Amino acid sequence: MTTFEQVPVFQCEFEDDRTGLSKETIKRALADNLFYIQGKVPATATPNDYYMALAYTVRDRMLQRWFKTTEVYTKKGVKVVSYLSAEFLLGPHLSNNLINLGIYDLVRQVVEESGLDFVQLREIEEEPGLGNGGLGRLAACYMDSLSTLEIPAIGYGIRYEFGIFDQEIRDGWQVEITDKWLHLGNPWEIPRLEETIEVKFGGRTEAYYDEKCRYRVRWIPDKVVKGVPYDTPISGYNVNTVNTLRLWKAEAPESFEFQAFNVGDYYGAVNRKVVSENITKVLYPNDELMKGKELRLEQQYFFVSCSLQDMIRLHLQKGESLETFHQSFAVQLNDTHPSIGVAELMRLLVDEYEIEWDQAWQITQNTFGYTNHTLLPEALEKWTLSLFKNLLPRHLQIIYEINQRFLGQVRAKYPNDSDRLARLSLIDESGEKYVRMANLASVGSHAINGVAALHTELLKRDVLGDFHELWPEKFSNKTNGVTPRRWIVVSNPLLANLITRKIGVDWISHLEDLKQLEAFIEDAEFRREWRQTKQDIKGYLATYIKENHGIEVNPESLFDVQVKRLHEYKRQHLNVLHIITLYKRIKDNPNIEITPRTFIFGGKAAPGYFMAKLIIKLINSVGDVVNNDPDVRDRLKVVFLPDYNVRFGQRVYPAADLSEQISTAGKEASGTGNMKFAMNGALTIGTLDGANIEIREEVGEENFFLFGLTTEQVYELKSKGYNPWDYYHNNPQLKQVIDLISSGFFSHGDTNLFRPLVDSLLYHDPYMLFADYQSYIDAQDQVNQAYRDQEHWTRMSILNAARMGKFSSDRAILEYCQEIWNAVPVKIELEEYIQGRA
Ligand code: C3B
Repeated sequence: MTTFEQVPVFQCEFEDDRTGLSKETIKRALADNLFYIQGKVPATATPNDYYMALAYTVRDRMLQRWFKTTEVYTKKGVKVVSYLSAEFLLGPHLSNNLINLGIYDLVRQVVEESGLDFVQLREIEEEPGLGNGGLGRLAACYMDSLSTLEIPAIGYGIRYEFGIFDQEIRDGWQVEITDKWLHLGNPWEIPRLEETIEVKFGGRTEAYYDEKCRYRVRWIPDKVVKGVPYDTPISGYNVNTVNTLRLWKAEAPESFEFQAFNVGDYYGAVNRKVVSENITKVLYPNDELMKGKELRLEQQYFFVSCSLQDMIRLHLQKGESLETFHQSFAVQLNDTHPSIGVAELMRLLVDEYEIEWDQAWQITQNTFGYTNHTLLPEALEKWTLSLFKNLLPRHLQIIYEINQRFLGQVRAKYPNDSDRLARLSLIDESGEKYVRMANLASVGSHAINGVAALHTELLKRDVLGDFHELWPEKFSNKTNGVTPRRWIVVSNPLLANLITRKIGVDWISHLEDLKQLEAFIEDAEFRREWRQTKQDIKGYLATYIKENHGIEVNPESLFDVQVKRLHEYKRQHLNVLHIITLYKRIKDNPNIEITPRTFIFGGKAAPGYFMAKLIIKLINSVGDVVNNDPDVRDRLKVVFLPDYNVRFGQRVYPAADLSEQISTAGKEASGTGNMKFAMNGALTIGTLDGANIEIREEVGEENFFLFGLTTEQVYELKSKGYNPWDYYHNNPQLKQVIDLISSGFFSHGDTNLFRPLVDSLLYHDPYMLFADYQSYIDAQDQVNQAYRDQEHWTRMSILNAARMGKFSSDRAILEYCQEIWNAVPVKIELEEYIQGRA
C-alpha cells in the first residue's frame, strides 16, 4: 500500500469536472474516458468500449474515498482485519458500486441521455468468477459488510487468470469452457507494481550460528517467484469507506532469466518463467474435495506469503515493532486453504526478524482466527510429507517444532493417552504420513468457529472434538450472513422499492428493520402489491428463459428453484425423484388436478466428479421427457439453466416461490443461498441442516416446509445399518420412480446410462435419499396445497422476508469484530471540497 508519510511533491485539488456528480460532468467524464483511456471515438467504439468508459467513470468517483481510507489505515492504533481467502466470488462490480455510492439512478439517466443502452452496457461486464461457490461468495459478502460497517479491512487472495469455468450443456451433459474474464481488460483493478513481493519455493535449509552464537536456520530456495498485487476497491453502502481487495499475480523475476540467458539456456529460462506464472493461472474447480496437487499448495503458500509480508511491511511502516503485529492485524483464515500462514508467520518472525520462538508463537496465535466451512471428510486438507518437504522444507521443520511443543502440552494434560495424541498431532501417521492443515490452523489460532449453530456443535463434537476438549474457550459459532445490498437492492429493485416505500430506507444497512413489514400483513393492498411484484419478476425470468434457452414456462406456475453446486450431499437427485413422482401421477391419471410447477435448476459440477455430472444429465433427460409429453399439458416444466454464476443468481433468487434446501442433515455446514431466497420472499422446503434450522426458528415453523431425518436420526440409522433396499421394496411409489429410471425411459431405452446412479442409491445411498423420500414427497404435497391459497402464501412470503434480519452479513461481521477480531469502526472523513461529490 502506498505510504503517506512522505510529503507530496505537489498538492492538487481535484477539480469538479474530474469526479463531480452533475449530469454534465458525468457525461463529460464518459466521453473523456472513452477517448483518453479507451482511445476510441464514437465512430469506432464498441459496446465494450462504452462499458469500460462507464466503469472508469464510476471508479474515478471512488478514488478519493479509497485513498483516504488507505491513508487512515496507515495510522498508528488502527486495527485492520485481514481476510485471507483462496476464493472471492465477487460478481459484477458496476451495479453494486453504483448502489453503494448512491448514484445508480443518476448514472443510468446520464447514460441513457447520452444515447446509450444502460442495460446492455451493464450486461457486458465479465464477472470475476474467482471462486467455486458458497465459501468464495461468503468472502465477497463479508468484504461488502466490512466496508459498510466502516471496519478497516483488506481482503487478500489470488488473481486467477482463469476463474471458475463456464458451463455449457451439450446433449444434456456438462461441458467446461475456460473462463476468460480478463480478455477485454478489467477496469476495476489497479496493479501496484512497486509493491511486488518475492516468494521462495523448494531447495533446502541450512543450520548456522549467528554473530551472537544463537542457533539459526536459513532457507536456501531453488526458486523465487514475484507476487504482483492488483487492487480492487470495495465500496461500502452509504459511507466513505472504500476498502481494498488485494489479489496476487505470480510472475518470474527477471534476474533468474538473465542468469539462464548468460549460460545459453534460453529454453530453460523461458520455461521457468512459464512455470512460475502458472501458479496463478487457474482456480481449482473442486469445492469440498481435496486433491493433493502440488500446484494447489504452491498457490496457497504463494498468496499467503505475499499477504503476510505485505502486512509486516505495512506494520513496520507505521513505525511499530513486530511484537505488536497482532494489534495491527487480525488475520482470518477462510477455511484451511490459507492455514500454511501459521508456519509462514513463524518463519518470518523467527528466521527473518530474529524474534524468539515463544514470543513469535504468542504473536502468531494472537493474530490468527480460523473458520471451518465443512465437515465432509473428503474436503479436509492434508499434504504428504514428501510433497511438503520438496516445496516448503523450512515450513516442515517449523511444523515439526510446533507439533513437538504442542504434543508436549497435550501429554502433560492427558498422560498415557496415545490415541488422543495421534488424533491431535499435526502429522497423520496412520498410514502414509501427512500434514493435517485443520490441526495446524486450530493450534495456530486463538479462535475457531463454525458457520451455523448446528455446524459448530458438530465441529466441537466430531471433527475438532479433541481440540474442543483441550481449548473449549477458543470455539464459537458465527452463523453466515449475506449482503442485502447485492442480494436485495441490486438484484431485486422492484421489491427493494416496495419495502422502502413502506418502511423507509434504513433497512438496507439495518436488516432487522424488515420486521416492520409485519405491521402491514393485514393490509390487503400491500399483499396485492407484494404478490404483483413477485409476479412481475417471475415474468422477467420467464422471458429470459424463453429468449435464451427457448423454453416456454408459465409465469403463473410455482417456481421451484434449486441453484447451488452439484453434489450428492445436496441431493439435486432427490428433487428429480419428486419430479418423476409427479410425472407418474399425471401419466397414471392425465386429468389429475395438480399445482402447475416450473422446476429450475442451476449449478456446476466439479469436472472430475462423475456422479454429479450424471445428475446433471438426469435432470436434463427427465426435462426432455416431461417438457415434451402432451399428457403433461405444460403443467410441469423442468429447466436446467447452464452456467450458474453470481449474475444469474441475481436473476433467479428474486423470482423463486420455493427454495430447495434439501441436503442430508449434518452435511451442509450452513448454506447461504437459503438466506438469499428467503430474503426475497421465497418459502423454503428444507431439512434440519445448516442454517436452515436458524431460518426456520426466525420465520416460524408454520412458514417453512420441513421434512426429513434429523442429524441424530441419520447417525442412528447409519449405526444400526441403513438398508436403502428396504425402502425401495416397501414404498411402491418410490419403487416405480426408480424402476422408471432403470428401464431406460428417460434415456431412449438405454438401461446403462443411469445405472451407476441407481445402483449407488439402491446399494449404498450414502446421503439417504430413500430414507427421506416419503417425507419429502409429503412436504411437497403440502407446498402444492399451500400455493393454491395465494392470500395465505403471500402472507407467508412477506413473513419470510420480514424475519430475515439475522441473516445479514452485517450481523455476522459485527460478531466477528466483537468476539474474534477486536476491531472497531473508523470513520473516513473527506475534505469539504470532495464531500458531496466523489
Ligand atoms: C461452503 C459450505 O458448503 C456451505 O454450507 C457454506 O454456507 C459456505 O461454505 C460458506 O460458509 N463450502 C464451500 O463452498 N467450499 C468449501 N471448500 C467448503 C465449504
